[in-house]
Amino acid sequence: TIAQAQEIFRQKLNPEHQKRLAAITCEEALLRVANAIALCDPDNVFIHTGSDEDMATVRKLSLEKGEEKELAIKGHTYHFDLPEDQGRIVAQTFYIVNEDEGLSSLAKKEPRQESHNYMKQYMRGIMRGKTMFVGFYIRGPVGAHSAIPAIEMSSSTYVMHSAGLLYRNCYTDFNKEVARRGEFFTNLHAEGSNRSEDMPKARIYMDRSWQTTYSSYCTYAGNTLMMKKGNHRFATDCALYKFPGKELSEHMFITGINGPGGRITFCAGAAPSGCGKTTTAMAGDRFVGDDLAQMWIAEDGTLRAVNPEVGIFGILKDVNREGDPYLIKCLREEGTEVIFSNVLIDENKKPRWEGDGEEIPAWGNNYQGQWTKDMQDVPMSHPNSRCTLKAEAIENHDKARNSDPKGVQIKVITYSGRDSNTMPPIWVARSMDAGVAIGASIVSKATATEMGATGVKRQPWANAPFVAPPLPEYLQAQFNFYNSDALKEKPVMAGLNYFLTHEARGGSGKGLLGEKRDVHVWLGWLELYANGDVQALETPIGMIPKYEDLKKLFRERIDKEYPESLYTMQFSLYIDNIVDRIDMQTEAWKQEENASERLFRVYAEQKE
Ligand code: SAT
Ligand code: MN
Repeated sequence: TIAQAQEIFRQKLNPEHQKRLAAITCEEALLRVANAIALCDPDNVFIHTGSDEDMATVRKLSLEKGEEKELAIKGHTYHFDLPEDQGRIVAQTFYIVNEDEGLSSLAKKEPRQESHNYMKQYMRGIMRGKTMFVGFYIRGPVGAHSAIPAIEMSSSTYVMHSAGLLYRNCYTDFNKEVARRGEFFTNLHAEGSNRSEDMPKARIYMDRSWQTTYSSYCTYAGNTLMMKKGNHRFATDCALYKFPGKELSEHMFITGINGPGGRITFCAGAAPSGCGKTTTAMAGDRFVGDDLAQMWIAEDGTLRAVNPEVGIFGILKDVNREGDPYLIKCLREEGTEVIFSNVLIDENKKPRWEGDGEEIPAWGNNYQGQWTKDMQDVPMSHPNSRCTLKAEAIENHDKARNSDPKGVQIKVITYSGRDSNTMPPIWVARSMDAGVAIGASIVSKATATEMGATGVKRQPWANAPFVAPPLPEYLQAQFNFYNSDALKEKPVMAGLNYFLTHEARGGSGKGLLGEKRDVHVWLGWLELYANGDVQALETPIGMIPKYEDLKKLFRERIDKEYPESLYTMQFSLYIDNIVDRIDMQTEAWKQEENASERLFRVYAEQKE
């Protein structure tokens, strides 16, 4: 009861923090905080107001506790996660389910009772001797149609510091925003009381009924800072069940592309983690977000989107001056607060990662201990090493638009994966159904963002790991959304592929066909196409760009020659590969119960 909750607060919070918590009037929120305190039994509770002072305190405590350490550049710190916690731990991430709950074939589940037993055994008293931090955030600008408030409770200062960089604080607006939206998400995280050998394995639970996540014995932000992907999973549920056909919660960047005459066209694009999403986002002229998009159909018939985040939890591998000029500036110069994780720290206290474009250091320390240059088979940093910083630090970030509750109008949707041999760099769907099919057909090589993942996997909409309902339901929701009569301005829907290789296309070079910065051209072309300024060639898989237009754009946008022979290699359609791919997708979707006939119709047409 609320009286019991108040008693718990009196015991655990000092008067100043009791006063802070008194500003929260939402009873349900107070009950959840009290429950978390009762379960974890921290010595103290720190109510985070989001003030600059609180932000600085958390950062300072993190350095004192040693969860983070200072680097040579002022404002830069680093953090190491445990070796087994360097990416999302899919094998130990469960939905807590009730008996009759239908779930995606990709989701792992555990019955409610078993999950509760685990929590009683391992999370009870897990914060003894520690402080629990409680922060109030919102996934989107305050007042935005799709913005959902959330509470993060954690004993980790690294996690709270990251939350402060990644999310909009909502302490002062929390009551109002919960009332507006009618719901909020809760996240409870405990990093464990020690890091000894016998420490239990990390566990991550999602309770859809209570929209609450629990994570323990881990710190990797994707596992713990559950507003990242845990809350994205809940947001996907909300979009599907509360606003069917009107909302989608996507694993997409949002970026604006300059067109002629001052025109700006916004694009949202999906890609599995580790496939160039952040690079593409920042290659736009007005970068809004790099990971997630809450989309809805507005009253005026436009497709709108907001970014639930205000920060970046970006992959460092291959980030260098060439491909990511804005990001590297923040990472190599003073002036931006950055947390580096799972990088190598060299003798000058400089963070280093694979593909940073600098000379390989002789030695350094990483999450596994000391590393030296002659350990040839061991990468110096983890392939999923990350940087956490505010998006506003990036030179082309459009802060005004990322703060606008009306969001931006999306005119272009892209889908991409890691496909070495089949699809061309860019192709546009001829219909909304074909666009949905592009999303449903993303494939990707496994990346380091998922612990233990290998091989080529299907990655529908790059969102399947975060979709709780059975995938056919999600597929249907996609068809409903894009075909909706309410959606008057239909977006251009396209596929993008940066990972074609010379080898697969009979080229004489090695590695990838094209360079990272070519993305400026693909985006530039989509901008023109979406506004009717260029025509395209019709093919069985959709529309592809004409050579002349690309040639011009290569010159204009990145000052590069674009030989016709390269165009031919990139855009020739390898029919056998495409037919194999269609067969593979058709087969895979047929395994799902109730998969939509609409999808099979698109595949059949293309195959014809
Ligand atoms: O590991 S997370 O999925 O949370 C981060 C990311 O890949 O976007
Ligand atoms: Mn992501």
